Order: sequence, then C-alpha cells, then structure tokens
Amino acid sequence: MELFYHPLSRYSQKVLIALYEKQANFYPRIIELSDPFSRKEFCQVYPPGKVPLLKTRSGDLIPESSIIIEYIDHEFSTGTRLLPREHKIALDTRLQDRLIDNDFSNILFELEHQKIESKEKNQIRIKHLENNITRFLQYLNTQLEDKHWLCGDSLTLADCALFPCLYCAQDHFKLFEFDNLDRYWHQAQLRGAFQQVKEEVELVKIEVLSGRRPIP
Ligand SMILES: N[C@@H](CCC(=O)N[C@@H](CS)C(=O)NCC(=O)O)C(=O)O
Repeated sequence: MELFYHPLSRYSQKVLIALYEKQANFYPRIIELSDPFSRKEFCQVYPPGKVPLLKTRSGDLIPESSIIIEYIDHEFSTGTRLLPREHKIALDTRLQDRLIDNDFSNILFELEHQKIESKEKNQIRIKHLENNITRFLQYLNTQLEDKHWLCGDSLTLADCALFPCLYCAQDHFKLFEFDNLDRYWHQAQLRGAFQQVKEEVELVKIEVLSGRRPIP
C-alpha cells in the first residue's frame, strides 16, 4: 500500500493516525502541493490532486480520508477497530466524523485562510467563523460528558478526525475552558499513534521555518 499525503494536511494526519492505530504497513509518498512539479506528477496519478490518497496492493486508488479509513479498517484485523461492529455506534461514528470534517475542519481552513493568508482580513467573517467553532467545541464538550472517546469506550474513526482539528484549534481557542474536551485532549496527546503523527508534523514545521522545505 502507498499513501500519498502531506504531513501538514489535517486530512492526511487523520489517515496517518488510523494507519498507526491499525499497525498497517505502507509506503509514504509525500506530495508537496505547493511545488508545481510534485503536484503535476501527482495529478497524473490522481487528476483531482487532493491528498490523502491510498493506492492499494492491487493498484486501486482510494481518495477521501473517511473512505480510506473504512478500507484499512476492513483490510486489517490488527490494532484498533475504527468502525464499531454495533450498527448504532457505527452510525454515530460516521455522523461525528462527518460533523467534524464539515463543521470543524473545513471551518478551520477558512479561518486560517482569513487570519493568515488573506490580505484583506474580513473581521466580521472571522468573528462569524470563530463563533461557529466555539459552538462546535461546546457541542463536543457535551458529547464527551459521559464518554471516554468521542463515540464510547474505544477510539474510532471520529477520534482520528478530531485529533488533528484540536491540534490546530489549540492555537486559536482556549480548549481548557471546556472541561470534558480538555480531559479528552490531554488523553489524545498520550495516544501513541497521535504522538507519532505530531512528531512528523513538528519536524516538517521546523524544516519549513528553516527554509529546507517549501511552504505548503
Ligand atoms: N474530503 C477530503 C478533503 C481532502 C483535502 O481537502 N485535501 C487538501 C489538503 S488537507 C488538498 O489536497 N488540497 C489541495 C487542493 O485542493 O488542491 C478528505 O477527507 O480527504
């Protein structure tokens, strides 16, 4: 199996956490999305040019982080089961995963864009996005009132989606103000699979800052 990804992409981090949780072997193929040559080469493999992308042992291409995770969860019986067996919990896992991608990760993208990249900062839009994320953090805090991980006692696909978002959100939001979420976030940072992903992220950030790697 080959994983095309970028270490600083949240959707890539989501898949990496899952691969490490499953103890699944893969060849890492880093795509520098800001490098036209790397991008062109990747678009020849997968024209939409989005990471993450999994190439299976039989050569099939699987895009979309949640679908990749469902695939590896089904393929590998090792490690953590990421889509629970029980239908009701599996449905909740898929729901939380969708909510995190749509109402947290994608909003964070726009917020980062508005705050960092955009020259004309639209303060009203920034406030609106921050309010949306704060409401979502409150929602998560309530969900975690009686649950160890987001969907129950075991770590699932939904947690793989959530960790990278919290990792980014901690720079913009006071996570410690949400008691249950704060407890969850500390717990997440002790998880081996996530620690492995964070190590790679920190290394790449240093390389970008020192100019040894292009700005993604
Ligand atoms: N829904 C997709 C989102 C993938 C995505 O948006 N990837 C971003 C990086 S995090 C990307 O490849 N952007 C490059 C582009 O859009 O050209 C997933 O879950 O995998």
